Amino acid sequence: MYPYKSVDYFSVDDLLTDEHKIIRSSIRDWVNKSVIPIIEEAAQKHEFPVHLIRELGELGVFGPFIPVEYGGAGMDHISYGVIMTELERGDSGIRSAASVQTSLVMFPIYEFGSEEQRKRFLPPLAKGEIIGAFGLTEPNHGSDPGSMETRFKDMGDHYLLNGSKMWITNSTIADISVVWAKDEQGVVRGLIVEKGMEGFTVPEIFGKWSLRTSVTGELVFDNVKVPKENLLPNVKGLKGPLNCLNSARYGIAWGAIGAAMDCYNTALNYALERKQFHKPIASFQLTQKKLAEMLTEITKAQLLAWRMGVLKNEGKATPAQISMAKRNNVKMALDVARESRQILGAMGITDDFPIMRHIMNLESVITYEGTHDIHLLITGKDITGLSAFC
Ligand code: TGC
Ligand code: FAD
Repeated sequence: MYPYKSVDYFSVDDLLTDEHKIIRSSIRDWVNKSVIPIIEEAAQKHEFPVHLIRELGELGVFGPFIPVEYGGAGMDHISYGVIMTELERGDSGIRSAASVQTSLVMFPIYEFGSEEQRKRFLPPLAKGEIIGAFGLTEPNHGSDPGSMETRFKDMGDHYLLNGSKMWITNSTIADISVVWAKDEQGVVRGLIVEKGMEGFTVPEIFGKWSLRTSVTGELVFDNVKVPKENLLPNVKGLKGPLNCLNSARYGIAWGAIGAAMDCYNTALNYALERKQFHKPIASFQLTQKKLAEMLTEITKAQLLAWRMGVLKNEGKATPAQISMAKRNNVKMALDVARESRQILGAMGITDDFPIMRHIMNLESVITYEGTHDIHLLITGKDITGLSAFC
């Protein structure tokens, strides 16, 4: 393991404010101290280091762009992006925990919730006192959430919820889950389902080779009575969950750069140190081609993320722009990770180095929050005005 040095070939740092740099430095120090020493073992054991949740809360990582009056940090969207980059340098599972809590749980409660829901749930979520999950995907409906089967009925003094969600991050440890379900008219609505409600179970999914430091499971609803005050009142339709995904995908586009930089940094150091044929392998043209191309792609991804951040701060980033950035930057990170692994030869498959863990994690990241191909089709639809989804 080498000391971490981030990449800044085109002086992207000059585009950041002092505040962005201070935030970055504090998260980087925390990742060095609290994540790096434990993460390989946690991944080998398939364990989520749940104790980190409170520390993340103290750091202000949950809901950085949520206003201070609701427990957030009131920061801009570039700050959120910078935080995601640093966390994913540590591990995609840790970044996932922050993505879900911030973009998929706090964001919908802030954006679509009642004032009572905001006051009740946002401050403890921000502090990491409670953990959230987001239920959109179902066993039979992943890329096509509009066909969801989970339903609720109005029973007068409560709603009755039936159905199931699958592949849900934090499912077994969540105190509350923001669940998207159809009402009797077939309209998608958001409900806050609380741990311990009768008929609500959360089986864990075991045997993942990817994102092993994150808990994934199901949410199963068998006649669950949900109080009426737990319905998110201010959104109807699929645009509710898709708006949350815009925020999470934005963060992932920044986060993936962190994983890529960690792999590039490792490969560069190793190539300078490792000798074959009496010379450092960094002196061979084929190694230099790999390193040069990695650096070029990381730099392009940084500029894309920064520009998307400026547009997001101005309220102008479109969902299609965010899709393009998520798709490009995650694929870039996976390619960089695979090329880095080649440079390390056999050593690249061990947990002495972070590369194999990043590769395996990124196989989930390229699938969740919309697959690589779905994001391409979103761009295709934006260019042509024609949907190729069905
Ligand atoms: P379509 O007919 O295109 O749209 C339905 C309504 O939604 C609106 N809309 C959006 N609104 C906001 N943001 C977006 N990105 C939006 N995209 C569409 C649209 O305007 C329309 O509104 P209205 O008012 O006219 O009704 O919908 P479709 O059924 O054709 O599907 C479109 C598609 C395929 C792009 C979409 O469903 C999609 O993105 N599929 C991918 C599913 C996905 O990303 N799932 C992620 C689950 S959560 C997760 O993975 C968490 S990982 C957590 C971790 O980090 O650990
Ligand atoms: P499918 O939709 O079955 O797709 C399978 C393949 O078909 C893909 O290659 C896809 O690109 C392709 N495909 C589908 N439709 C088309 C089309 N129209 N044209 C061309 N190709 C197509 N979901 C949540 O709701 N909450 C979570 O917290 C969450 N966390 C996750 C954590 C992990 C570790 C993982 C792996 C997933 C998580 N997900 C979560 C689910 C994730 O969002 C879905 O896996 C993803 O949206 C894809 O759905 P699917 O797996 O059902 O694949």
